[in-house]
Amino acid sequence: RALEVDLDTALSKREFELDFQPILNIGSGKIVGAEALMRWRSPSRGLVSPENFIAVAEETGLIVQLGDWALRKACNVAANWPRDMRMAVNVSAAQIKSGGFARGVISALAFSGLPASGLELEITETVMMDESDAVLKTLRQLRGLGVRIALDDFGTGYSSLGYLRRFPVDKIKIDRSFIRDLDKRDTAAIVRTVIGLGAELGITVTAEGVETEAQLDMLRKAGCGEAQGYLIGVPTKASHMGRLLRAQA
Ligand code: G
Ligand code: G
Ligand code: MN
Ligand code: NA
Repeated sequence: RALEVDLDTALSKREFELDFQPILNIGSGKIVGAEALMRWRSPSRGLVSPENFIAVAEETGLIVQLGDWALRKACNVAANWPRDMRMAVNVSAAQIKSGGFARGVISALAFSGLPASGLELEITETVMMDESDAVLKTLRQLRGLGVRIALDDFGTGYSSLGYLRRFPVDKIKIDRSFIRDLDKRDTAAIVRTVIGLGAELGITVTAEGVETEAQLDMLRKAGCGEAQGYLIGVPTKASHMGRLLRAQA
């Protein structure tokens, strides 16, 4: 059967799960939060990566419900974490454009008891490409509540700097393709410049896809704020992430 047919009923069949990948504050050496990453446990296909179903869910419109499920689940999980930990949740353009996104966030926070400062929304340039007043207004409203906005996959778009200028952003997440090539002189220069840009703008910079001590070392020397990647920790179950966070608290 077509993937989109199975995907359509997967939410009501409770086939989706969230894993959590830790995010390190490089300066303090402490885990300061995690990113929620969706997985689809399909009875016929096995564990499906979001790379293979998010785009389909966006096309069919399922992403609006699915994203709301992930947001609620992530807030419920984070409400049980130590204070000052932050939960990052990925948000698709279709979710923000659908009416009532801000209301859904407010409701998820209220229901879970998670303070707004404990939630970060990761948006990509596909969200920002829509410069409608409605999208801007929604992001401003959420930020006004204390929710943080992170610009995901930074550097892969064609106008990342333009978006940075027009949208309210608290954090830049440097795409992992840059970190993978950190041993190349030009790439290292770009990464150092983005870190400097973040400092200049008063924006936290997180490096994604950090896999080696050499990469982490270079990022530390460049003044990068946070790191995420297999070196810090692979995406893991909520129970395991909770233990990890409590162990260092
Ligand atoms: O965990 P993995 O590397 O397979 O995730 C691939 C990508 O899928 C992530 O980088 C992210 O952009 C996207 N993704 C994961 N979870 C979610 C989610 O809950 N909502 C949306 N919109 N995208 C997600
Ligand atoms: O939102 P985003 O697309 O950035 O989600 C992060 C994705 O990158 C997840 O799917 C996760 O499984 C993957 N990932 C996380 N850490 C690493 C890493 O160190 N190396 C690689 N290659 N992929 C990673
Ligand atoms: Mn992300
Ligand atoms: Na990313």
